[in-house]
Amino acid sequence: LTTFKDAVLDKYPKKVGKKRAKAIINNDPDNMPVIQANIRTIPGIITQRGCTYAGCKGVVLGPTRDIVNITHGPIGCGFYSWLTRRNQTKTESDQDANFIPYCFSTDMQDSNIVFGGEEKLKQAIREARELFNPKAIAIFSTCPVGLIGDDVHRVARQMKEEFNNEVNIFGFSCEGYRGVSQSAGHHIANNQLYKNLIGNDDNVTPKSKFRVNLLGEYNIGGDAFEIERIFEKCGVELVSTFSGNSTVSSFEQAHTADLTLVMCHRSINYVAEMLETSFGIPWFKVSFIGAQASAKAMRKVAAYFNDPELTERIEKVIAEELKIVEAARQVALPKTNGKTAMLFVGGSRAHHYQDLFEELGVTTLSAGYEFGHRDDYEGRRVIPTIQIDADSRNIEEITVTKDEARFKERMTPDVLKKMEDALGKDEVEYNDYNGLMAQIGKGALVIDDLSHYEMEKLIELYHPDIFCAGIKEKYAVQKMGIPLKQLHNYDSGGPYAGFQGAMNFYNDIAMMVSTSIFKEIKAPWEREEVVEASYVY
Ligand code: CFM
Ligand code: HCA
Repeated sequence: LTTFKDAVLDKYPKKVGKKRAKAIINNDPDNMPVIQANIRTIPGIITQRGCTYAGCKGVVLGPTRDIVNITHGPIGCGFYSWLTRRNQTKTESDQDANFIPYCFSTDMQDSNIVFGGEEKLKQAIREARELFNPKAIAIFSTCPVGLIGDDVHRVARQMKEEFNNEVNIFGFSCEGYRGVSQSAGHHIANNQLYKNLIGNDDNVTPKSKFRVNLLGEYNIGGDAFEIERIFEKCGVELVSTFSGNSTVSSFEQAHTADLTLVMCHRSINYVAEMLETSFGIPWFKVSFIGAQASAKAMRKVAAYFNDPELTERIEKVIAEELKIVEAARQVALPKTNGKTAMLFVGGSRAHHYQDLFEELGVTTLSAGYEFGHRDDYEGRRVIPTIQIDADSRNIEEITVTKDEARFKERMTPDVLKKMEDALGKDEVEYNDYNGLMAQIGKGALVIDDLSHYEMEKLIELYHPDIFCAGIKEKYAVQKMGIPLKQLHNYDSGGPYAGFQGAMNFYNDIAMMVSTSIFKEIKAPWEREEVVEASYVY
């Protein structure tokens, strides 16, 4: 740690170095240090982060197929968030709406910035209705919208009226600059989902006695399809997934489920809390990344419903699946065991992928999130101690109250006790999340909002066998001779979730840590002499 800190902090201006020092932690799971997180990136530093608009439009609403998602802004914002995230969807029939292949944008021009863009937005909404007749239309604000003061919420109300309330239309104040990262966009998205969609439809026909919501699973590379397969095999109904492979109707019925499972805590814990406050649906943290983690998640479902037949069926599925997975793991293990990794991804995957790497015998030397909060690192117990700053205050807080007519008390002390007896007290994670630092090894470097410079220094000093990050990091790292696995879009691979996904991951990582190709490749300036040149003013 000292070497790394010395190597990087000295190179920053003094004030910057002092600030960055608080985000670089020598991990100790038993005596957890405080980490600085969810604060502004210092201008001039190359960050991995994205914007609030990306977190709202691209991440949370992006995977829903039957909402027309209109980006109110310059075309680049709409284009960048158009399918780059690899969220997939499957309609139930050819008649069902699927707008995911379309990129809807008002394509704002200079004149709209000068004279206002609300009329153009209204025109876009009219056009969308005429062409697609969707159940719902969502409007996403980009930076210029906030700067010039277009009111997307007023436009939404006016257009709803114009269409006699036949289309659900709502807007998001998710201007890119509104928060310090994508994370603000998640919160804004969650609030609007709650206000405009959740609870709208009570007319459900249950397909099973065991009905659950899965929150924070976005069907990247088909992950949700694999999870759906497991649930179906176990006879458990997925009422809604937020928001992988989702529909308007699934959001509207989410309040009728009896249990909420939370995968990506960072992006959607707000909805989990709101569902519990309003409707009495308890939530538990789970992960379907990793074969053992998937088994553990399904065992939580079994322990919660506490039904002998369901438990038996889940155990049977786990045994059947793990048998095949274990065979695949044994094939990969000789190649992966003893290798080292670094992971710097988003707000949950740097943690979730620890399980898969453990299954492969790979040690994590260093890990961190781009935009996680302290609770994602240190666990939810630190939430009361997190200071609310001006940037957090900038995001709307909505007040959620008990829905007297539809609230159902489900989480009694008796249910919790039985779960603790079945799983062990620490394993239940009811309303709880233990965070990355509880799992990652002692002495591992935990770094929040890693800068490009720090990334290069990490690699130079510690030479990991594999580095996990995103597209902006990929080629820089590979040029340094280290293979990079994208854990956002899986480099066109995946799924990595569930049992099938674990096998895909074992196979891909075994291949990547066995190749020497990246060390063989030399940049032109390493191969031949460089012609010296000097600036002429
Ligand atoms: Fe949650 Fe995500 Fe992630 Fe995230 Fe993301 Fe993503 Fe991610 Mo990219 S919602 S925090 S804002 S798991 S898009 S599907 S891969 S950074 S770690
Ligand atoms: C986003 C989306 C992203 C980007 C991934 C990357 C994703 O943050 O807007 O940097 O490679 O998963 O697609 O996180």
